[in-house]
Amino acid sequence: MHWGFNGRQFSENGVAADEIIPFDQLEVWELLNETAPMAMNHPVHIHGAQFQVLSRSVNESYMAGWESVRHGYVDEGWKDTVLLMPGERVRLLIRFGDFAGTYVYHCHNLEHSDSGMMRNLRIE
Ligand SMILES: [Cu+2]
Repeated sequence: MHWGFNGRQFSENGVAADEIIPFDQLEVWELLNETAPMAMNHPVHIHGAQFQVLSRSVNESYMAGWESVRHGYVDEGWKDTVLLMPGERVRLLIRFGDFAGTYVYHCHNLEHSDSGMMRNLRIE
């Protein structure tokens, strides 16, 4: 099993063009967890920046499971990690303004990050 972001897997020095962010930039990132039939949760951790959760929605076919957990979310305030349940779509407002440099973002499930669900981002 291999995991990733946008069809990409971890590469030690790899930074794609859309992973290079101007310093002090605000960006909206949309994370989709559409991994059927192997739907799993993914706690996604972004280093080097903090963000706020703008919205969550879920694919209709995952609604029953989502309803059982969605009242437990605490999405207010600044975050560095967001949980995506199966079928979920989360929009984040991210401020890349504390420090320039190369950072990683990754799934916090170790078996996922170990199998590629980690990427670099560069703030410059
Ligand atoms: Cu994961």
